[in-house]
Amino acid sequence: MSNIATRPRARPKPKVERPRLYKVILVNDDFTPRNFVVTVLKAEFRLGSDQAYRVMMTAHLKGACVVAVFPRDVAETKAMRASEAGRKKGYPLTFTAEPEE
Ligand code: TYC
Repeated sequence: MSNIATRPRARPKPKVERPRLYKVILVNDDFTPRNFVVTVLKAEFRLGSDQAYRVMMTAHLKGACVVAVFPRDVAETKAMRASEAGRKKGYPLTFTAEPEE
């Protein structure tokens, strides 16, 4: 019997794990107008009007709200772009990205 055919693999196949998803979080502030927050949520995250309003109000009332989850690079890019949209208008609007548990 062939030794080559039966010996264990020299390098066992690594276990494949699903890449972690990242949450994009909308953070409340006292200055950004509500309707502007809704506009950004619709434009950057493709939320419908009702969902965008609910997310904005949850952040407004509770301090923060999860907008959506994405692979890391997508979450970080979207959080940056959405925060930038506020900064361009002089608002402190902040989105962050953090890993899911
Ligand atoms: N708190 C803001 C206001 O009263 C509205 C707002 C909501 C701002 C959510 C940021 O993430 C936010 N105009």
